[in-house]
Amino acid sequence: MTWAAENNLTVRRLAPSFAGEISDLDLSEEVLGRHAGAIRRAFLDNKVLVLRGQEIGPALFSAFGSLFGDPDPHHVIAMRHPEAPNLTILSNQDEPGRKPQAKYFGSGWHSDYSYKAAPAAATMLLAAEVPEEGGDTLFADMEAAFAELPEARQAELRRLRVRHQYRWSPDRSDPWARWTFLSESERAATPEVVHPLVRRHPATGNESLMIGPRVIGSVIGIEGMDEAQSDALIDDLMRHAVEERFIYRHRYRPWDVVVWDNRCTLHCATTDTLAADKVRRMLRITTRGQPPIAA
Ligand SMILES: O=C(O)CCC(=O)C(=O)O
Ligand SMILES: [Fe+2]
Repeated sequence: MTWAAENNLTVRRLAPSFAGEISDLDLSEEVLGRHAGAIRRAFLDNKVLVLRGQEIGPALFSAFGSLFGDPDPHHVIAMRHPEAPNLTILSNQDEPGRKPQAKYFGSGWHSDYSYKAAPAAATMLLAAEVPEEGGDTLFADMEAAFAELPEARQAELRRLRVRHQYRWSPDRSDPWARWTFLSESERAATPEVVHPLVRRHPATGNESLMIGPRVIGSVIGIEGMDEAQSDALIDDLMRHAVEERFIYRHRYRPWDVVVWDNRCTLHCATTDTLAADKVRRMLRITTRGQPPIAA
């Protein structure tokens, strides 16, 4: 019996090693109740799950979000939905009360909240308004990237730990060093944290690389390594991690729901290259994870 049949859901694979699309489900309270287990299993198996054409409101989107854990509101308060703080509103337009950089939220490879002691588990977007073309999200499979490394290299990497801090940069004028636009209290709430470079997924037990680029990916460096050596290793790992063979590019249609597992993937928005007259608005939910488990 195939996996899809067992779970009573049809899932179409979108990229060689990961990402799946469920095509025969219209979200409603009743459907969520009936298929909760199958949706969660499909999420763990595919790491990125796409549901097309879900014209739903914030309440049902929140109910969908609760399948994946408790909401973890964004630490940059201006990103939150003014009436529903568990929801984030993403917009590539100038919005009142927001710094202009907020338009490019998530542009650059990262895993959500990697700069927290307990990084995010799942993140999901509901595509309320998307252009015909552009504004894609890229995903990279960090289990496949780790699995494809030689064994000796894997063993070396398992011993290393990585220092993370929200958009930390030695250059305070770096436009990607968002660190500088945090309020005092937001900054105090996001001190440096250290995570294993190779983590074990709490639900599947699979190993994956937990890495990101410096600054944009909120990575400072490898613990205990001198800066040049650390920078070289991070750049090398990132080149490998986002090779084409590990990537799924999601092209949005209106009312797509896309949910991804931050515990084994990286993602990258492309709104920094989207023309300003192409409007893109998303609702977003992120769920609370636990401190990464060293492999
Ligand atoms: O807008 C996107 O494509 C992704 C933004 C992002 O990084 C996020 O929502 O965590
Ligand atoms: Fe993100």
